[in-house]
Amino acid sequence: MTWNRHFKIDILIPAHNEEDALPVLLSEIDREPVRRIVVVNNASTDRTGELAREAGCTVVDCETPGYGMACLAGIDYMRKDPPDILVFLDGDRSDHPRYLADLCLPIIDNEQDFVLGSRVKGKAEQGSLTVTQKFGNWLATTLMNFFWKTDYSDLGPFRAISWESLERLGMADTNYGWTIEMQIKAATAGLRLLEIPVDYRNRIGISKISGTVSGVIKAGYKILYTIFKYRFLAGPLPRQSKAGASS
Ligand SMILES: Nc1nc2c(ncn2[C@@H]2O[C@H](COP(=O)(O)OP(=O)(O)OP(=O)(O)O)[C@@H](O)[C@H]2O)c(=O)[nH]1
Ligand SMILES: [Mg+2]
Repeated sequence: MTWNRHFKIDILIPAHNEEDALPVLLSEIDREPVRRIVVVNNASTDRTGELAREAGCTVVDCETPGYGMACLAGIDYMRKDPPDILVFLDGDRSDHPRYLADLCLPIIDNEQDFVLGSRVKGKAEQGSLTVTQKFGNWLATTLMNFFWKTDYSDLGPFRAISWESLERLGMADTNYGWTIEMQIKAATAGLRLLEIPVDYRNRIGISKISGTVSGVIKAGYKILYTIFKYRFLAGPLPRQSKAGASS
């Protein structure tokens, strides 16, 4: 028996040249509880889009590169017929889709609004998180926890959020600041937050960010800039609504 009967759960996968990883990942996803998988084919020059379509996914083409750009394009597409819960999942098969129920059930049970998969609390396969990635995660979450009194341990990409909560956040980042922007805004909006441990694997295919010097510098800079922007430059942040649920 499936754990989900009544909720519309969509998965958004931003994918840039993931033809080797994506079909493997898609074959691992239990489709029964999922209404729709939207793959945002982001400036790919390989067969990513074609393979996603063949696997029964909805494909949204987005020519402008950038992780956040791909997420924004997917969300914009979904507004025509939004889900109840949106799950973000990378296309490189680093995450185990077997955690889907653990991410969604606290939202289905109306106990949480936003559930984040923490690779720090789970087991990360050797080599799947580089030393710089671990340090960057630690620094970013420590700063975030200090400034916004949160209890984050990771900036993991595998996460679920209720659609209503997501829309309140007014997400805007077009590249590497996406995950941290969502976490900061979730805190200021007073969303009920939960981290669950998730295991993490080595990606299939060529590393695009964490394994390249330029990727690490650009991502590191953007993540830190996003923290300082929302803390000191007074970027517009969502506030807790009067009826807002907070834990
Ligand atoms: N790098 C990059 N990834 C994108 C882009 N658009 C979508 N993606 C996808 O976003 C997800 C995360 O990117 P990854 O390259 O896995 O980033 P990472 O996990 O930090 O680092 P590596 O796995 O080592 O490359 C993957 O599914 C990418 O295919 C983009 O413009 N640039
Ligand atoms: Mg990756």
